[in-house]
Amino acid sequence: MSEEFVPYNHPVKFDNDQALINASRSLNKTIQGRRSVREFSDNPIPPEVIDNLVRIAASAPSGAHKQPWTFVVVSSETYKAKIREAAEKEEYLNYNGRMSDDWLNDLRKFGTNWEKEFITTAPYIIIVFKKSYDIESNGDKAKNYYVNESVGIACGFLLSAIHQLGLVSLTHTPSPMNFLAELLERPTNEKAFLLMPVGYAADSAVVPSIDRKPLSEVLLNY
Ligand code: IYR
Repeated sequence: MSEEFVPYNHPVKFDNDQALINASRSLNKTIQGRRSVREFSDNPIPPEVIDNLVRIAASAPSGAHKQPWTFVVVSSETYKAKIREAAEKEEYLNYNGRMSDDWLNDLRKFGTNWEKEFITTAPYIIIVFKKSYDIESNGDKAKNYYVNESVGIACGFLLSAIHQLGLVSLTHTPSPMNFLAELLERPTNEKAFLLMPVGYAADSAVVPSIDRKPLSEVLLNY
């Protein structure tokens, strides 16, 4: 074998099934508490926390380990204001003609509208870019694989980590999203995938009263 392999030691954490069951129950309880939050406090978060969150997201598996992502962390008030203005411009058009009546109806229970205050209130926004291909140092294009799957998984890691730290986020997809690459002057191989504000929930934050599908609807045992 020409490539190098190293031993992988992932220590067994629980020495009996009951301990494993208990830990899985407890983790499920923690994760079930995650909600998409649209009302943020402007309380600051230490920058190292955001660095560590991005480290966690960027540890996700990816097609051929190409790691086809860039995480742009925005804390500058100027950039946040520009991004909010551009996002609201697109969302205004979405909510006033571009989204179908069915779509608007489906969104009614979430109380969303074109206004995106969280973009300027949250201390940080992370804009996740996907790299459809890489540009090598000599300018050549190099292929990436399963880019949407890879970047989606990285965003899942990020959401889960944010929640486990007692912080909140929201998967915002202002559409079309190309204004983000333009505003942030990203190279042509990067396309915005998701915009995630990160911060503490506002004391007054509310979330819609919705249920998750029961296991019987989402799990099939063969
Ligand atoms: N992008 C819009 C609309 C929107 C779409 C879906 I699907 C949602 O789950 C929530 C909102 C917005 O961010 O308001």
